[in-house]
Amino acid sequence: DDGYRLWLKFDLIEDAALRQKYLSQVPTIASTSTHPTVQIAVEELRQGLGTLLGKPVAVKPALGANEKGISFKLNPTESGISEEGFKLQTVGGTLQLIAQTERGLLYAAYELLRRVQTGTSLEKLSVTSSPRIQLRLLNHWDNHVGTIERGYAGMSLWKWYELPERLDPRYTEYARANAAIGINGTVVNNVNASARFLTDEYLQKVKALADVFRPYGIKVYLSVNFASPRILGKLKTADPLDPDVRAWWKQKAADVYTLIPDFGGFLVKANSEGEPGPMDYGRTHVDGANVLAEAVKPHGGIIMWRSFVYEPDPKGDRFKAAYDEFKPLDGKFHDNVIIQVKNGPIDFMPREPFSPLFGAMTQTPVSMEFQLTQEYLGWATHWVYQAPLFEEVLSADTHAKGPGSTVAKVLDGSVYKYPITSMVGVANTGSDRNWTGHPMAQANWYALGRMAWEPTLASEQIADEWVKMSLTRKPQAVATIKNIMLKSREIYVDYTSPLGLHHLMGEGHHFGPEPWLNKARRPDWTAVYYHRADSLGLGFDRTARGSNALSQYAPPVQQQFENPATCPLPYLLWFHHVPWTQKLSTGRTLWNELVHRFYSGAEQVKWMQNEWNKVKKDVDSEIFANVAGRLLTQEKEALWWRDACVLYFQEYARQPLPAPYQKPNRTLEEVKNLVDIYHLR
Ligand code: BDP
Repeated sequence: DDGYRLWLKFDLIEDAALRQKYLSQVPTIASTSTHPTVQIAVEELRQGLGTLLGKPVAVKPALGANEKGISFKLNPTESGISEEGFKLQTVGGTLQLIAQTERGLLYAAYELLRRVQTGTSLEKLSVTSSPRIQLRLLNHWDNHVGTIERGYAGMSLWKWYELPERLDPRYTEYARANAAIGINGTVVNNVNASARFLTDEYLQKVKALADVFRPYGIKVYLSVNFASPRILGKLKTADPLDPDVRAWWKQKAADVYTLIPDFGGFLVKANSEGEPGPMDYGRTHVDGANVLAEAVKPHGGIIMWRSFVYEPDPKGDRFKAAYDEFKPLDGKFHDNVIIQVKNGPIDFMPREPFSPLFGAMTQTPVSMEFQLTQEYLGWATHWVYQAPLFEEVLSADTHAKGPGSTVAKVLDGSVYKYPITSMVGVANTGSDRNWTGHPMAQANWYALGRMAWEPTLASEQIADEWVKMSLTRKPQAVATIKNIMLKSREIYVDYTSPLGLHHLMGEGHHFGPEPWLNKARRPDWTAVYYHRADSLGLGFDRTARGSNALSQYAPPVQQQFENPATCPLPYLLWFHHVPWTQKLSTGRTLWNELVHRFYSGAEQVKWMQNEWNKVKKDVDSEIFANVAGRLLTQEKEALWWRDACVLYFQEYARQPLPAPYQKPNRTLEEVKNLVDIYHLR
């Protein structure tokens, strides 16, 4: 098994009795629909159940009296579900799939398949399910030249040079995989956007993709370059308040919608990391976003405007930038604009407190941007199951409207009535045969879809489903793999950035440790800016005595973090400069606790290897070997992180390693040289 089939494996259920049971319940599918989406649903069920149950499942126009099987009911006024929702109901001997739309029926079909794949009972079903978030998107950081920004699974899935004439079959597989987990939109190009995507030539290519994705309920969106009117339209300016610029965007939007009538809208990274934006012309993010919003509005489109904006400010605190920029603009955006916010205030670190913008925007909707591609999580060699990270953020309480105002409830529009709700994942897909490079990283893509549908789903349940659908159904192996998955992120945090350390990674490429980095093109791209190690202690004071970033949170959140004695340890150095000798709640001093975490984290990779070895006979040999190999690399790199950080911080702490830990068998200089080698061209 090369992993290509993802969670759509549908291999024969080993348990003959269970197979028999399912066969007796769903031997037949009844449908007369000619709608492409329903036809896909029927075909998925026919093929999927056929191979799962080891017997062809017949499709016929209708079920006879008392005949058992699956039937579809499309009812635009069905109560108790939303437009994309569905019901799965046992009515007599029939298993009815009910929805208001064809897309709902497709989601119902995939849910039914998931139940069979995971060995769940179909007895007396009465399931009602609707997505809690409207827009459930992947954001691809794919460039027109075929490379992927921060992509670790090969080249782009989109073969621009072949489009629109040749449609790679993989586009359909991509659509299936996404529809099966409820994803209903895709931004196909990088936020550092080439204007080229808005040329007629490229729009034809994008249209070809949209045509493939449409029957799967997936809309296409584009990242746009804010300077496009200048670059493509040959205008003198891209000033959003210039009448010619406005007219240009209107015409461009009209052109896009002529080709792709259900086009989703534009994603914009403006005035961030060198990208053009309205501020180049003395305008604001509101001016910029609203001009684009007006252009797509007549066609039903939306603008996703990113809050990832931060000016270089050596004295300030990058943590505060997005809030400082966007909070004052709350309520000034058009109603088809949504502000897309990264989960944390800095940048997809292994652990971050939730961004203070969640809960702060009362009149402008905000959406969640998670990063599936493992830019800061060890690329494709570290096994990090991210659902616990997502869960931690989604369940965090913003206290925006009293206790229980979780990030999830902000996102789904139940704290403030947001007209648009959205959750996106920066895709981890590429041309690698198994899509994600690391076979286990498929689970992160899977989790994003499932959590965007239902943000309160537990990462444990998602892991359970994914393992059974993608790897094995043997109970002991499922338990073992799940256990590794659920611990993997904390292990990664321990050997790279324990106790709230952040931004210690290598410059530019963001791989491996470089805590000594003190010079870069911008101060907030160094490591010392964040960890602030000195002879007294370690960590960034973000209390009122320091940068006061904490003041951006609601008072109960501030209170939770502002006292170093009660601040949860995972966030300690996010908010406090703590003396090396300070005793922590674990009973160890800060220095001893740090060393303990770096060492035990790295040791845990060995534990992961041992556990993985236990499932050798229960998973496919190709996948087994693939993961086993990557775990060896992970071990090597975990030791690299450990040695780099412990030796570097020891220069400030000036203390020996606590027992039982032995000094690394290389010097700090030697470890630093590893990074230099990485920089060699
Ligand atoms: C940073 C990445 C950079 C992205 C940027 C973004 O290093 O490649 O372009 O985020 O999200 O984390 O715009």
